[in-house]
Amino acid sequence: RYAFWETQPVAQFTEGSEPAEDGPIDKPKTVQDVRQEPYSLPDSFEWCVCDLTDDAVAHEVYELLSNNYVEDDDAMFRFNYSAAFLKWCLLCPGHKLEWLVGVRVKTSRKLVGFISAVPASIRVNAGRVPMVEINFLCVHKKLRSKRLAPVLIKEITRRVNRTDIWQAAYTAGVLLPKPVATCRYYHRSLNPRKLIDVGFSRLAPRMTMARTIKLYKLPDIPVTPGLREARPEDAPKIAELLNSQLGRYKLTQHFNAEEVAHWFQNIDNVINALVVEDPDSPGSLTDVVSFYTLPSSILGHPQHTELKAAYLYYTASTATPLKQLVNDAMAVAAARGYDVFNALDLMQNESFLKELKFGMGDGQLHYYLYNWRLGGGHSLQPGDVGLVLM
Ligand code: YNC
Ligand code: MG
Repeated sequence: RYAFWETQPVAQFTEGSEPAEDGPIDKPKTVQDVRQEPYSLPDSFEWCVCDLTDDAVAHEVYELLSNNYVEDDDAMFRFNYSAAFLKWCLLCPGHKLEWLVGVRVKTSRKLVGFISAVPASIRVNAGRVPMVEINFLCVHKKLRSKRLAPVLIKEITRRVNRTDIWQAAYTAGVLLPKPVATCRYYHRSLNPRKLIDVGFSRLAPRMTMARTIKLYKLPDIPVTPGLREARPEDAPKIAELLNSQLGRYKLTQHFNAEEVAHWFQNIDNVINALVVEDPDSPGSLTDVVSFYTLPSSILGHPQHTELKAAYLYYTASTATPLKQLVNDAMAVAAARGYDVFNALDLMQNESFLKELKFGMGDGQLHYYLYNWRLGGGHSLQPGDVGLVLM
């Protein structure tokens, strides 16, 4: 039973025969139909806007997440998104500060809850739908299981609906009604000794540490001629390349040039975006590969406190084999001191995961759409998914 989710316009596990066409689940509404008053919180709490342009506020959100956000099942690691990352991710083109929703304790002003929305043009099958991406839902550990999460979700829905947007995309490790797709994380060791030391991975049977280190050794520099960091002026060309490559997926994001300039920039320890500029045809870009930085805190280890992880973001390849492109990105990450390189099994990633020595992680990442039904209630295969959320 999902007492809250059964009341929401999302696909349910029990449904039998759904309409054959993709479309909204709720009957159409207008902004006038949406309540103007915020939802009520329990008496001792109040809503706030988390203005991340204010470094003190960005630090408060950072602190809440770094102490209370997602952990693995064994509570060995917890995501540790940096404040700079949160600013990049949440102050994107089209962002609205009122969609960075916080909950504070009235008396102390302490931040104890958060949820965010950012706008995105999402394509599902043939149609583009203006949506928001929901992320960073978090309730302080001391306030769990008090039904605060449904209030945060209803309040952000109300604020988004007030701007005439009625759909959302989100991912979660937990199973909710009802995934449109389910993907898995894969991990590629860059610093096997540390990963083994902290219990992230273990020495394979009949392998020595020395052989393991050799197995995962990457070139010191990328091998692809013309590979370089993306620059702001590349944005229109990257957008063209990316959107055309993303055309092969059933669920993906459409990026305009302004969005590309934001999402495919280079900020140390936040986001790295590389392009291949054809050496025989200066100015023409043939490939893109990008990864974002999301460290995890290592909980209760005597020596190590942080795992530095790179996550494969979007790729687009027309001239360089995808496998080589990703290997080059991993070489860059290894040279920059990352411990592990992660990728989902979506897009065409299955084509390189094995050969590039990725191992399957435990746990799944479910993709969800709010108020959008896939025709026939069908779900998508990982290879149909061309959407990467942070
Ligand atoms: C979750 N991750 O099932 P039922 S991912 C959505 N996403 O509802 P309470 C979740 N719902 O079963 P707690 C959820 N986790 O009764 C739990 N729920 O129908 C549901 N963890 O609420 C749950 N961050 O407040 C149940 O639970 C109800 O105190 C129970 O709070 C939950 O960001 C949470 O994993 C997750 O901070 C806040 O456990 C808390 O446990 C926590 O009693 C660690 O809640 C951090 C963590 C989640 C990361 C993420 C995506 C969130 C998507 C939210 C849905 C968006 C819908 C679209 C809205 C816009 C629409 C437009 C237009
Ligand atoms: Mg709660």
